[in-house]
Amino acid sequence: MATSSSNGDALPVVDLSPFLFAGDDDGARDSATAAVREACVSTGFFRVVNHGVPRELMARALELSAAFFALPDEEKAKVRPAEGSSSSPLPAGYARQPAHSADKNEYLLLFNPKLGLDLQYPAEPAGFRDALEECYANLTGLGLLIQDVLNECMGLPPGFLAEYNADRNFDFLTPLRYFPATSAEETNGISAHEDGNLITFVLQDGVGGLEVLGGGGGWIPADPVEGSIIVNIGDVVQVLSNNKFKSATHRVVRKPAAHRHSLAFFFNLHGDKWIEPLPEFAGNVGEPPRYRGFKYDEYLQLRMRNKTHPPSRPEDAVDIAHYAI
Ligand SMILES: O=C(O)CCC(=O)C(=O)O
Repeated sequence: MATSSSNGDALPVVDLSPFLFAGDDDGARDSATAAVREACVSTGFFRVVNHGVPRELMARALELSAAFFALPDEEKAKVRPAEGSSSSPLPAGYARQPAHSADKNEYLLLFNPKLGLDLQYPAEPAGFRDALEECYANLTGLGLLIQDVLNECMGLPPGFLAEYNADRNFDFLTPLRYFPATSAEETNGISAHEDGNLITFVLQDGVGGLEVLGGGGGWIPADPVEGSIIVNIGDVVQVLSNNKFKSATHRVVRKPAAHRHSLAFFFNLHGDKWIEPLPEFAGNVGEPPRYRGFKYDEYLQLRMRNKTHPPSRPEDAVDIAHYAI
């Protein structure tokens, strides 16, 4: 059955099996779609189960990612982004947040190896690149599925989002490692933010610390539940829907005595796309547009600068309010 339920879980849980397995009835699909809609208009955050991504792959990718981050710094530095021009849309490779950043993590930013960009992939640990390629294939499939569900939730003509966002060259994957908290006050792993893209998937180890801002202003934990995937809606959907669907505000709080590992997949829009509120959510329904139009790559580059040149005060980071009317 497709349901949204609490199950003792603070996040809505959406069972995707009716979309993936033949023989399920339309009612189950409709209730899963309604659950996604409800999550998108309230927090922009939910958990999916029976999503088709093999558990074994999720566990293997996280383990290999942990093995990569445990390598000596000079090994990790071999895959720092190349200086100067590159064929990749963003500086791809290994990075560690500078000491003055409020965020305390290190990460890899990786584009699909199948794109043939001149990017370096970690040579170690053995099997890491294969696991990442498999994650790419599986999470792209999941992105296409959730995009179709969103299309339905937004009441758009069938296939509208699939056509608008048909190019997969800007999707990226980031394995992350958060350092253990150093004191009860020093716990920020990644500051409260929204993602710039359409849909993000997060796979995480058992440490915990990811939280989403609830409607009432409190932080809701997105605790690790084995085999599940966290989904959050990003700014592109918020702009297209003229604020009807929420780009999820989330953060990571570091735990003492343990590194946390996660893997975030950013299902993204091509940088050449123009983005503005759709008429279905603005002119056609007599609502003023809440954003001016912009070319997506401009926003992507501003967001990347938040990471490469982080402001000391997290509130100074550029976000979608930059385009708000
Ligand atoms: O590590 C996580 O759980 C979330 C990562 C995240 O929010 C991000 O990379 O934007």
